[in-house]
Amino acid sequence: MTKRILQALKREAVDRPPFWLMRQAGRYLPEYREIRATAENFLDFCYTPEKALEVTLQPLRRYQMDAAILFSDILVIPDALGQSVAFRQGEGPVLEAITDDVGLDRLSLETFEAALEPVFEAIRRISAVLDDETALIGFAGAPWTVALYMIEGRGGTEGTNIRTWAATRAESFQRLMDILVEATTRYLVRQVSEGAEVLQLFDSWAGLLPEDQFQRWIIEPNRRIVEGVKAIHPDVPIIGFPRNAGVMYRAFADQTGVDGIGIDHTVPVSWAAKELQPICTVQGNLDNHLLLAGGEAMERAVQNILEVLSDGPFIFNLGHGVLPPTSPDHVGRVAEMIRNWNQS
Ligand code: 1CP
Repeated sequence: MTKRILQALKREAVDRPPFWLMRQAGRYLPEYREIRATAENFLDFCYTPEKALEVTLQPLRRYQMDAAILFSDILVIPDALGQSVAFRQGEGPVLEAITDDVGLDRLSLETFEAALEPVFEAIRRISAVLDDETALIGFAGAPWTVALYMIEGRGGTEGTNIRTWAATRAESFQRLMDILVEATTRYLVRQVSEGAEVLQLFDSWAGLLPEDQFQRWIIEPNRRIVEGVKAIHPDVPIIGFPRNAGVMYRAFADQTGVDGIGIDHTVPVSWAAKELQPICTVQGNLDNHLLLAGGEAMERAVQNILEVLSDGPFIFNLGHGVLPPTSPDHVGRVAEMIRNWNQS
């Protein structure tokens, strides 16, 4: 049996659409909350290979997704570059914000890969236990999105500081993007060497930018990373996720060299079928709030996505991550609908 996700990313026919869910491991699962309580610091948790292995496998035991996603976080990159990163209970990430070139001077690529060894060990362990139908997805944040946390110091903002810096001191901001392109490329190359079979680049804050800046700070860095990773691992499929990119999804799919494109729930599936599927495998896009709501509204939405997108190259997913208060039963119902999907 070959792996459906790999088939879909090669645009080959599949017996049913493959699926996995962003944030499929996490707080909505009681077994996650239990093991999460054994570590105080979230990054320590990510850097403990046996715990990362266990939480990576938890959703697969319940729902048999077609892929496991490495349990880690996009903020391991600033941490490995030497920026201070902490996760406070119920508050999300808190970083010591970078405000100028002096802050950039402190970032170091020298010990970067050594700091990430525990992640590579987790990949080896996950890869060793997955069955021959389940693919392992590695990932990283794309430069703009990681830079947002590095400059704002936390989530839940409108990105005022990063947008001002990028617009008014573009040369200095380009330095940060160059560091992140280099770090992310090396990190993803190593993930594949250790056993990741698919990569996803999360550009969760791509939707903040106007067209010319979208070209420079979203398309161009994603394109350089895809090129750099494929120079070493030409066959590894890469999924881009420029969340909330609107009509710019089309330019992203055309110009970055990605094999797959993750779409958020605001993208009409008929538009994605017409504009994106001819170029790229489309991944998405159930509204995570409909997954939270459950019931008929959720089922109608799942049905519609399957009807419109499963004629072309397609991977079922959400438009953004599973929300912590989601009932595990709703996820079970979606998994069942996809597994029983049959167009005849
Ligand atoms: O308290 C906890 O238990 C931690 C919650 C948590 C989890 C489960 C965080 C903190 N990160 C993660 C895991 C995670 N993060 C995964 C792993 C596996 C999976 O998908 O099952 C992945 C792929 C991420 C990626 C990630 N982290 C993104 C990109 C995707 C997205 O959601 O847009 C982003 C933006 C982050 C930053 C981050 N890490 C954690 C939180 C709460 C946040 C968001 C902060 C914010 O902007 O509010």
